[in-house]
Amino acid sequence: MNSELLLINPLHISDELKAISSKVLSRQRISSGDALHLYQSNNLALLGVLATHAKQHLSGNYVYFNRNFHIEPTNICINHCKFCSYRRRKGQNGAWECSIEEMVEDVKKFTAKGATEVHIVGGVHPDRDINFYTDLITSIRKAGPKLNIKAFTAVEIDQMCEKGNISIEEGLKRLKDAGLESMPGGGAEIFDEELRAKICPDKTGSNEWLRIHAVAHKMGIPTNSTMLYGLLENYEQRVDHLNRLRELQDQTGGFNAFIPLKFRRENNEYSKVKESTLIEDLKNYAVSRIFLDNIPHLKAYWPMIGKQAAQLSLNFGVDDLDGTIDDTTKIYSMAGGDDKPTASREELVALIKELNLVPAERDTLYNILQIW
Ligand code: V47
Ligand code: SF4
Repeated sequence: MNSELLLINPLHISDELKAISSKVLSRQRISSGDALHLYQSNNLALLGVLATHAKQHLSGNYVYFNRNFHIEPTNICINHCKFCSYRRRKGQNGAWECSIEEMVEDVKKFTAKGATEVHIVGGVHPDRDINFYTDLITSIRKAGPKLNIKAFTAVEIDQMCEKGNISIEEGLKRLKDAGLESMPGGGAEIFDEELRAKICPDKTGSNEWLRIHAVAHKMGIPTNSTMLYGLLENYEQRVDHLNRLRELQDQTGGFNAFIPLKFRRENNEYSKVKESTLIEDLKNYAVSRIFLDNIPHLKAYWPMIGKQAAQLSLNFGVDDLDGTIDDTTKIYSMAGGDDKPTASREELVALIKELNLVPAERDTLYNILQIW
């Protein structure tokens, strides 16, 4: 028995958990059945030890963060995701559409403050097609030549290409030529087709979401991946979701990070669903880190779960706290997250140092810019 397993023996674990622990500690891949078993176990201390072991192999004692800001071009959306607190119809109270000029002003303002990445995600607008979005990327590239442009979920790409009557391949090529360098992981929700049809009936399907990311990876555009959890899914459906991501990553290697997105219930059709507990959130981070052995980074998106929970997640496999944000996103504040999400570099550094971990300011591609 290896020495780490001897150390966790006092936790009085079952033979099955011992066998899974042994696999994790000797860096063997765990099966879907193993992941299900971990989800069903309530041994949070053991999950923390195993996830930290897996994390240490990938990023040692580093915890990454970046200086970023968001642009949300519009919240007008043709889809009807029932968990969404953000979408509005055209002309409805609270709807917004930013012009390219307004978005370029934001780019100038935040690059002057030292941001290295812009994250662009919005609603699926009925009238804006690929031409609008390539113009937007071209203008942003001009205003912030050094900024990494991380833009558009697979769902937005799907719709802008369909509206412009071009293939995904052609659309992504045009966006890349204009300056798009990476893609965020939104729109994945939950891949299980039955549940997806219930919670986001008209959204791009699971296979198409995966295909769009595969096309991006083949074109040299790295992307992130996500899973919306805590909304009616069971553990089998979570494991199925993680497994589809792991299988694609085995083929392409193009995912940089996985970001579990905790369902928040304010101002949407599922406001009666109880939100997941902190214990469940930590368990989910840990199982994700252990199972997704081929996705290098696990991100806790603090505007969604709060800074304290994000700090705690660093002992459950998380190695990335996203960024400074600078009060530029509304998706989560409208659903119950942090009201004015802003974190200074010093604040993120202090959160990380309090756990004796090493704060590493990064760029979008996880190159280290500064060790703090
Ligand atoms: O796709 C919407 C989710 C996503 C709710 O790639 C909700 O670095 C919970 O993808 N409760 C968009 N989740 C945000 C996103 C993201 C965020 C941070 C970093 C990155 C990255 C990507 O937000 C949507 C949907 O899954 N979402 N409403 C809600 N009420
Ligand atoms: Fe539209 Fe995105 Fe909201 Fe779904 S989650 S309704 S696609 S803005």
